[in-house]
Amino acid sequence: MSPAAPVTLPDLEPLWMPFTANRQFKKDPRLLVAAEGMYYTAHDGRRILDGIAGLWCCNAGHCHPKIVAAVREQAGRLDYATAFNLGHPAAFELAGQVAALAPGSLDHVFFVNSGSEAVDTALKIALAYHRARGEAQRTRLIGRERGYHGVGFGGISVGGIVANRRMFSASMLPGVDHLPHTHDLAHNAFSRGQPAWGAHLADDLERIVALHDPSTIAAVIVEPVAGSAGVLPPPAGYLERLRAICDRHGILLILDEVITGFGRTGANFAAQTFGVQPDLMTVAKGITSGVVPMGAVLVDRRIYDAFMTGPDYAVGFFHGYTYSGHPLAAAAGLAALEVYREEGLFERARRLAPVFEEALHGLRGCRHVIDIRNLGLMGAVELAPRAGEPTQRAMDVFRRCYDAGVLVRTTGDILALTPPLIISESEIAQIVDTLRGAIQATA
Ligand code: PXG
Repeated sequence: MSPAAPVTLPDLEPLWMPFTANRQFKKDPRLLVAAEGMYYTAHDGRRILDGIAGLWCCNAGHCHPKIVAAVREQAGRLDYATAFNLGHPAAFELAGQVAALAPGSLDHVFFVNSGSEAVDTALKIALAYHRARGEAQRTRLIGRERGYHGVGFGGISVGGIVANRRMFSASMLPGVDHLPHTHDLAHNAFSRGQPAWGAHLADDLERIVALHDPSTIAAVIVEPVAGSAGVLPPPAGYLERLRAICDRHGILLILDEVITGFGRTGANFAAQTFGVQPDLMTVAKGITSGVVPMGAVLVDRRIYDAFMTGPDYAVGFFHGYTYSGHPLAAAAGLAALEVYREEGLFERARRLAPVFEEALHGLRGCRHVIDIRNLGLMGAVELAPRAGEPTQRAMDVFRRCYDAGVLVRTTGDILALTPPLIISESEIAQIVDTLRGAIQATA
């Protein structure tokens, strides 16, 4: 990709940007105008090395020719088909391929358009499943502090990121509890992979279950590795304990794999990395390598079957979206899965994970750095916050990296890295070196 000419910016005012300090951004805008492989091109013509796969999604790298061609071809052949009482072949084909990647009997797939929709759909499936089995009193949902499950009302209710909840606190779902998060610097700082300490925190589920009575609890939802909260790998044994407690009390376990799915942890899904079988799994992002919006809920056979007990003509589940299984998304998904297979990208992630871990932990000892965490090709560097100015130290590092041609992500005072799975060892080194320089230069 040759360096591009600078682009004249449009009027920035009308767009209300998501999760962004709008006034600050519009004074000093950063627009992306093209992409290829590991690189973006910025509006000023500079190449930016992508350390975060767009936003944890472009696992095959940018503008992969196979995925681009598949979407182009699909757009010219069948632009749209409703999924209600009709269908098109690619959606069925993709459902089969996604189910084949999933562990155990997660063999049915419900398509949606985002991670947020996947989460709200999974929560609704959980409630409706219990009701279909004559346990309509199972309505409580359990999330976790620091969990991110998107921005629907269901997702923010079970989610545990305070800033995403407090503006709307009076309007969230009732009957939701939260497990404690597992982030504890006193015990886990600078862990490589899964921390050794913290499995016992899963036992808090027993307390919640006892408090409300198990017969009232529908589902527990957690990210196998918390992503948005700053890459928090599960303590060794933690997910297994959650699974065992859910089993003991007839509670469904939903693993939210919107970030961890499709190779991020070095396996198809984190459920396989950790050997823990969920009843429902939510995915998005990497399912199309970010090229067309799509999400999905992967559903255990017995849950699907519970909806198929009425007469054949009855609608089993009153839920769905205009764009469920959209032809362009399905085409992008099929092409992305083919690229993952052909290029062995999940194995590549597994192979590169130790290189990534070594490079990232090389930042230990840099000024401000109070923790480094990693799992697969996800990693985070946590900085001590600047007194009286939380988040601003990491934002400064983000800007310095961007100016030096590397895209990273901040959350609080944490810098997160989740590169495309096509990354090379030298690009890992370049990202980490740039991060080191930026951290050292930041007050
Ligand atoms: N679940 C998880 C685990 C996620 O990470 C969602 C649900 C929602 O997906 P949608 O497609 O509705 O955004 C997500 C999304 C960040 C960041 O930098 C992460 C996400 C979204 C925006 C920013 O941490 N993850």
